[in-house]
Amino acid sequence: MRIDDVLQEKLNSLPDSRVKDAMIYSVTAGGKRIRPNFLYEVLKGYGCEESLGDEFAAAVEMIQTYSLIHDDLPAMDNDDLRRGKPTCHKQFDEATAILAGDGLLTYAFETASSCKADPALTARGIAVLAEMAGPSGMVLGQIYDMESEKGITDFDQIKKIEKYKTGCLLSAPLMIGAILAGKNDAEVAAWHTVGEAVGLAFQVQDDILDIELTAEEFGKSNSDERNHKATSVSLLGKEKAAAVMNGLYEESIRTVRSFEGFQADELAAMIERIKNRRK
Ligand code: GRG
Repeated sequence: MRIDDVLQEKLNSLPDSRVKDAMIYSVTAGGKRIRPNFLYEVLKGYGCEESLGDEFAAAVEMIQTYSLIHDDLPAMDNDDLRRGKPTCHKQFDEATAILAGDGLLTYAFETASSCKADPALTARGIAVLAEMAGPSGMVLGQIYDMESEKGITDFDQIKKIEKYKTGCLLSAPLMIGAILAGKNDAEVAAWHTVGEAVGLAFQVQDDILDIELTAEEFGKSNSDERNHKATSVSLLGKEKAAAVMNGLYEESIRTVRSFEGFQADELAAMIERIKNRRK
């Protein structure tokens, strides 16, 4: 995959160290690469070269990997398995895993800043990436999630958490693709809503897969069950949850097909494949 070559090249160029080894271990542990491929698909749909998005695609996958490393730490979800392999702190140690996450987050922005687009577009992309990943985006979602340990009683609470925790980092590459393609603020904002719909659908699907698959098949341990946490399935029932999930995926495909001058077939097909995923 194109993104794997870009990530290898960027990470290999770091000075040799234990933190570099831990960063490479987690980045190459077998993620699905949904977010970088979203960015490439948006660029292609607008008729731009994929290479224009290499730096931001790598950056968004580095941020995705950092968030998983930190989420798995004993202070957060305390998980042993991620992407089908021992989590970073199990393979290395806790301090190295914290640094690997920090390293990926900061190196993501260093990488994004070397994007070859017009500097004004690159700056706009960096601002969106920071907003979507930080305390108005994914980090906000993570704290909402942690606060919900006291008890989730309705699906609206899950919607609020997932809008930020999952939606924002799926929106970022879609929005950045539109920015690099020179689209206006209204169009970029519409891409944000696509990421939010896919994000909520994705999380509801995770809840469904959690009860259908073993941790080994799913590639991660099920901390929701262990923590007796309410999920979309326990709140809505599996059938209603599946209907909500399908509705959200369909809505996102409709929006993707609504952009003028955007060739939507490949991105729509990618969302279809996500809808049919088993891990
Ligand atoms: C620690 C700041 C901070 C945030 C953590 C990512 C995250 C927020 C928590 C991990 C748990 C989780 C289920 C988050 C929702 C986002 C999500 C579905 C992540 C997993 O994405 P995939 O399935 O993973 O695309 P791969 O491994 O394929 O990249």
